[in-house]
Amino acid sequence: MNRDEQAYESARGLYLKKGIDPEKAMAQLEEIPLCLHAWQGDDVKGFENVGHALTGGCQVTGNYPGCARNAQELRSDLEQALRLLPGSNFRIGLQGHEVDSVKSGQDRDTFSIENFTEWLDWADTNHLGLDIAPVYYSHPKLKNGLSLSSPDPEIREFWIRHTQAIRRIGAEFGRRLKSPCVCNIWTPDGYKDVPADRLAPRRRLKESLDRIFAEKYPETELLDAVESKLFGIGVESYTVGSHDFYLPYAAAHRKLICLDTGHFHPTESIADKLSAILCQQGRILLHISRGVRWDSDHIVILDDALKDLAREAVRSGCGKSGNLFFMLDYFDASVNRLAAWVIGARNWMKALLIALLEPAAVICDAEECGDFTARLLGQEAVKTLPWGAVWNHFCETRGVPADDRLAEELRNYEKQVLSRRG
Ligand code: RNT
Ligand code: ZN
Repeated sequence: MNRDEQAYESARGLYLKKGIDPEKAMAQLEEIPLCLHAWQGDDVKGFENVGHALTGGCQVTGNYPGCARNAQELRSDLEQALRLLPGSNFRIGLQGHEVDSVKSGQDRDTFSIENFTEWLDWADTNHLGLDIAPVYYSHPKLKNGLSLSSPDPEIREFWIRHTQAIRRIGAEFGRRLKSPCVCNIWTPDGYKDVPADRLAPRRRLKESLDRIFAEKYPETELLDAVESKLFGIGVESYTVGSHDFYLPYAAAHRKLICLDTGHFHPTESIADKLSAILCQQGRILLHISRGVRWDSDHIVILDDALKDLAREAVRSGCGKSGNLFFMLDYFDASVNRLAAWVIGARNWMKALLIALLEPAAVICDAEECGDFTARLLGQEAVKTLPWGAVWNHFCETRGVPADDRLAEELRNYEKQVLSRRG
């Protein structure tokens, strides 16, 4: 037995004594779907090749070499990232401008499945699900910072047509891959400075959404989600699609509410929101991200917020019931972009594993009996359990490098592929 195996055997013994079977935890972890966000690989630029600057209050900073210049490069990068992830239940999330190609003069309101056939064939071959999102930013028709909520009917119509097109494409993904496509609507609509009228844009956004959702698709093909935000860069004073706007909208129209973990006040607990929403609305889409000061999209690290979120997700039975949809959402161009995917995805999986390995029943029992001393003792005791040995074993047995071999794998791909891109 090598040292890693010894460590695992000793950890396993310890967990078994506490009534937790690590083999079962690993089997469960493997089944929980995770959607990798394609846009980390192209700095949210998309492939329309019309040179629109990134707008809409998202910022990608850094100039690390190797940004994917077309959909083919992006797919090759994603394949390599997936090789470094243990588990078997992955999906890919696309922004609606990450097209295979566009016809000359074609704009977003006429996109169709033909712009995505290579993605679809690739996902099919690689047994991946596909999700998608309309793209209202980085486009001249985001007029005065507004899209679906614009006072200009032509602008609104354009974006309604775009959203309808992307939903049609998503439904086609879902049909062909036999796995419902999550189509998430996030619009950057808002104002930098104090609005004179907060109501009118929200009324118009609601009307646009009603029009969009009048086209019905079966949930076996398409699952709609709506994503709120507190503020963006250059959109500090007012966001039309705030949390208070979207939560009741989602409830009334049976849509998924998308909670982006970077889109709330820094001290707000997203973990606490899961049970509050799940017990009434049943389903949530999570955009797993990390807010740092004014940025909402830093690479996910294994911090307390992430562990709290994973614990709540596991306690609500994620994986089995399809009540929670997990998607990563961040972008960093200052480090190797594959590393960004792999680090964030593995951290989320680690957070889930830690939660799956917790003797939750004992701690919950203590709480139910009103024994808060035992609850606190239990909660603190789990922090030193040897989950790291289980994680290494998980990687090893799934044919994926453990953490200490990641750098080497990433460097090889960087040398052979990324550094050769102009
Ligand atoms: C923006 C939202 C949204 C984006 C993508 C790129 O703050 O989080 O989900 O990250 O549209
Ligand atoms: Zn998001």
